[in-house]
Amino acid sequence: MNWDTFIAPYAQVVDELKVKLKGMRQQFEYEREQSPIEFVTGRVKPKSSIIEKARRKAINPEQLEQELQDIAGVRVVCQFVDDIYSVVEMLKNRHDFKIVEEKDYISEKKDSGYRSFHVIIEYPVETIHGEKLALAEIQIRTLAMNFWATNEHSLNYKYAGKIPGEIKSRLKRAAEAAFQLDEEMSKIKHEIQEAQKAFRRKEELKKQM
Ligand code: 0O2
Repeated sequence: MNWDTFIAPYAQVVDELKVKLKGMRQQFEYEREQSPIEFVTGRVKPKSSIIEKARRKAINPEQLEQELQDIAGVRVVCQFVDDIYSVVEMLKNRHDFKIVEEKDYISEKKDSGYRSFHVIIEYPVETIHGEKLALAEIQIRTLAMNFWATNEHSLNYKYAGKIPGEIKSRLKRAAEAAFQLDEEMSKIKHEIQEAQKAFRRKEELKKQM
């Protein structure tokens, strides 16, 4: 099959999910409510990464779409850890897709130190040939978790997955430091949100003048 034809529905899924999740953030703003969503990004997995992952996991080409659940990937970044669980609850209450799996790498971090909450969804996407149920992965994490994961991802790329031991240990310590930062910020969440609310009110007043 032509690669562009294969990838097209997944590109559509990423675009639609980005609009919908960004829309959730906007709704909070319209209602002058603190949004649990800081920002949303998304991507279709590049062809080379799909081929590499399929090879690494020895995935049968016929099973590719079932086994590779993150061809379409969307990331929701939050300020605070408990915002992550609010977002998960909101996703569960939606009727436009079905959650098929949840992976809580926050209560059970990965060996690398990676923390994030992953939700695998089955998303009905309309194509010119009718409806297709496509799998997609939504990664939900804090700004601190995102900072760590982005840096670790770059190092993994640099060292082709074989990060030297000393750097690995530093990364594990950095992951703990990031988590401590999240915990400390959670303790003063209320104070921070009050300050942000006041700041927004001031900005709005300025606009009206
Ligand atoms: P990319 O470039 O982000 O697309 P696995 O067997 O762990 O490779 P699996 O079974 O598909 O993957 O599921 P998992 O672990 O729930 O989710 C995989 C995705 O989560 C990864 O995609 C990363 O985006 C992210 N992730 C998981 N573990 C780590 C980690 O230790 N460090 C970082 N930085 N990200 C991680 P890809 O395909 O690996 O990469």
